[in-house]
Amino acid sequence: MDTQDSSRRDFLKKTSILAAGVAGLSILGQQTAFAADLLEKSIPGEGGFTLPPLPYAFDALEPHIDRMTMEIHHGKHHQAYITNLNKALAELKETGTDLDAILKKYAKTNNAIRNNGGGHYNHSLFWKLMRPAYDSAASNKPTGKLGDAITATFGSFDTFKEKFSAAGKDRFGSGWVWLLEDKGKLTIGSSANQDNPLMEGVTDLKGRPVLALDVWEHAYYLKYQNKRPDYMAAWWNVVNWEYAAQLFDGGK
Ligand code: MN3
Repeated sequence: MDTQDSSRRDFLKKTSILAAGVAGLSILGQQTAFAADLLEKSIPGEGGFTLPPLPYAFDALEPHIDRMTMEIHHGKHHQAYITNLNKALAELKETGTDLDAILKKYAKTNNAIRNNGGGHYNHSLFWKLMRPAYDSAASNKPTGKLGDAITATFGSFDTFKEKFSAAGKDRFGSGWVWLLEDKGKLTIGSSANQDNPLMEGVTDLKGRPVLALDVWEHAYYLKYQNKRPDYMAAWWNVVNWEYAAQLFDGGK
């Protein structure tokens, strides 16, 4: 058995208890729906959209991403985007429940929805694109069709990581870094604030998200302070490539 198999088995063993009842843990192959359906579109309850639970414990990404950062990021920042999104939708008397459609319809003309709807969408995606690190960081890389596409596009996985990290380093101020798929073609891009590729006419990004990395200071400041590159380097350990592969496969 190779290293990857054995660390994957360890990972499954460690997380099997956690995973019970967690529908979003894609590594167990529970979800095969089209990519858009993998996001809460996003389970609006009585009072509007609600905070999706993290698909792992707050300390599950330690030591790469610390517990307190996760608690504040999920419980305070993400919740605030949802609260303010619901407020903006109520003011518009908008009762639609499809977040993709809401972003398409309002992002260009309504800043509250652009910022808070984007914040809700981006963070819902971000939580699922992470999971506890394997024992060996070296084994955490994409395989299958996504792995092949990354190698074909960027030359190697390491070159891809360098380019993705450079895009994060070059993003001035707050924003996100993206790996996007468009008709089988992969591109790296970044956006300011909570803008994302679903917002028509707002960014020049093209394609569907395969990876999303939050480079706002609130995502890393408690542990990494001003060292965004250190946070990005650590993030590769907790990327959920199985979920990224589902997002990549979703459009085929
Ligand atoms: Mn954030």
